[in-house]
Amino acid sequence: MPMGFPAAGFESGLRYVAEPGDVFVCTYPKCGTTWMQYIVYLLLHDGRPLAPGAPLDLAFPHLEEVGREVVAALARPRLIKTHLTRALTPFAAGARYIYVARNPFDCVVSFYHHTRGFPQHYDFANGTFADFFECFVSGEVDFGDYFEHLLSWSALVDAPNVFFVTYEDMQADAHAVIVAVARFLGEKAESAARNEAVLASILDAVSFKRMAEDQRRWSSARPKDQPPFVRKGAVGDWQTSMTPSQARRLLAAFDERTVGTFAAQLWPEIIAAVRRYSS
Ligand code: PPS
Repeated sequence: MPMGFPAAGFESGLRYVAEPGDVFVCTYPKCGTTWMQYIVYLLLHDGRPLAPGAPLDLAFPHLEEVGREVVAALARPRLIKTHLTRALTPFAAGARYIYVARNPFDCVVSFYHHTRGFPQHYDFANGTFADFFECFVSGEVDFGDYFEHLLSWSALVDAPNVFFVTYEDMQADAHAVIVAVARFLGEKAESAARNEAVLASILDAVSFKRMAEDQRRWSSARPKDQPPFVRKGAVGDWQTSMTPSQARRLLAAFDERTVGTFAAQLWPEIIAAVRRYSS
């Protein structure tokens, strides 16, 4: 857990009892959580944006940060963010779970910038990518091992109350993902997505450009010399930070950990590019 998160929030959050109607956005850190949260928020609020500067996490809190009392006090449907593995996440058949996966190569780069940029959570302001990479491959980062998390949720890809999508799918066709999420969320969201003007306004509000304009909605302040929270929003950024040897090691971990699972097939083009780069 990040240092700035109270242990009591974590302990209490684990004891939250999920209810029918709850909507969880479940991710490993830096995999598109905030982007998906805002899509869900807008679909369930007729596309009406948050007021400028109004923080998203009041309406859509992070379960293991704030604890169960804060979540239980939310208006229904409760909108809940979590970075917990499936085994730790409060689960109910009538609750909905949206899982966003991101390829580990871009995830580690994004996570590195995140970790440097929150001195209140990490003693890592001067850390190097090489240092962070070692922490990441050994699972010694917030919320533990990337692969354990991914595999815990990808095992549920066919569950009726789980919607599994990738950050890369969202980048490739945000429109299609928003419509599919609306279908998953049910009538209120579907009717918002059926209205062309509302759908267009949601697409605009969740574009990288718009979300980058209002950083305080998504995150506490970061030091001036660090990139903002909504940072680059790219697929393939890994090549700018990772040496061929690092890429080879993370690829070996990907191959070993995902073999024979649904997750092994998730990013064929990226995996092929990493193989070329690292060979
Ligand atoms: S956190 O801290 O775990 O909740 O972070 P999370 O929101 O999961 O991930 C942050 C990354 O998502 C990118 N992002 C976006 N990409 C494209 N479009 C939109 N609208 C968008 N909003 C956030 C954000 O820039 C982080 O990725 P990187 O690679 O660092 O840019």
